[in-house]
Amino acid sequence: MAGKKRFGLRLRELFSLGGQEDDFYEELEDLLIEADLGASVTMALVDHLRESRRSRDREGLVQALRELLLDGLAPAELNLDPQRLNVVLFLGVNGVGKTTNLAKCARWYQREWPQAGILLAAGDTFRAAAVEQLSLHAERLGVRIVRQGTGSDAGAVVYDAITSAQSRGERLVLADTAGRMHNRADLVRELEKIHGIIRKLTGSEAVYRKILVIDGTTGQNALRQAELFHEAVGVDAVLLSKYDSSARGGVLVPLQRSLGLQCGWLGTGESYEDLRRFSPEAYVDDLLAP
Ligand SMILES: Nc1nc2c(ncn2[C@@H]2O[C@H](COP(=O)(O)OP(=O)(O)O)[C@@H](O)[C@H]2O)c(=O)[nH]1
Ligand SMILES: [Mg+2]
Repeated sequence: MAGKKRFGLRLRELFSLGGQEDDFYEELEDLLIEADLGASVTMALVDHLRESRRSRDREGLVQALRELLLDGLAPAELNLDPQRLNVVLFLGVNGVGKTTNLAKCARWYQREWPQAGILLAAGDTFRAAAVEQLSLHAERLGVRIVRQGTGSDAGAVVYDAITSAQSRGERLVLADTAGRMHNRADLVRELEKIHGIIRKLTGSEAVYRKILVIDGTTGQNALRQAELFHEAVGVDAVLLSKYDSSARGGVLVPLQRSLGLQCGWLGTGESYEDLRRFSPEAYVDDLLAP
């Protein structure tokens, strides 16, 4: 959506126009939908603003919208425990940035937990070169990786990784997955299988979390993706990738309102340092900025 006028600017233009009330709310609805806020969130926001508009000026309306958008947003917490084994599974459709951001998380925890022992599990066995891509990250980062060849059983890779980390006393397993299978049913079946293996192996001894990676440039389709993964295995936190190249969409708002999913991090580039903790205030301010 590059080249398009920013949402915040169009919003202020709309707020400063005179015109008919009904036209105003219709255009506001269009604007909110285009900003990926989703139909139900848009309706709720417009209803709220409709009730409160009379007494407000332009910046007052932006401020009211800011408060409405912020309502309920909070940074996701994984509550990992450095005293125990933690298994973090990365989910998301093909190309969203799972592998890249998994590697950034490995770097993050190398710094946070220097003594932990971090292990990568090459659970994307579907796509050719996916194992190689993760192996390259492991080498660069200086962390261990458990891998098998393309086409092997992803569940077996994850099984090996967890049992290996348990026997070595490593505290963090970051497991990659394939975002694409021959069809949707295959993908869900594979994820359920991996999920079952992890649950069986970790029990109450370990912390098990699932991060859904959403591509910031995706727009409305992100909600459907999140529904798929959340229904299949449950999602604990969202990582919004490619925030650096996105049109600053509002997709995190419907993810929270409709599915109860909170974002924990923003991916802001392709290098290891390009991972930021999610701040609702900064995110909403950025969305509304003129
Ligand atoms: N600009 C930008 N590119 C990213 C980001 N995260 C991932 N990418 C790129 O997106 C592409 C797909 O990433 P990859 O991790 O292979 O996706 P996967 O298929 O989900 O594992 C690669 O070219 C990455 O470098 C990000 O936060 N910002
Ligand atoms: Mg990948």
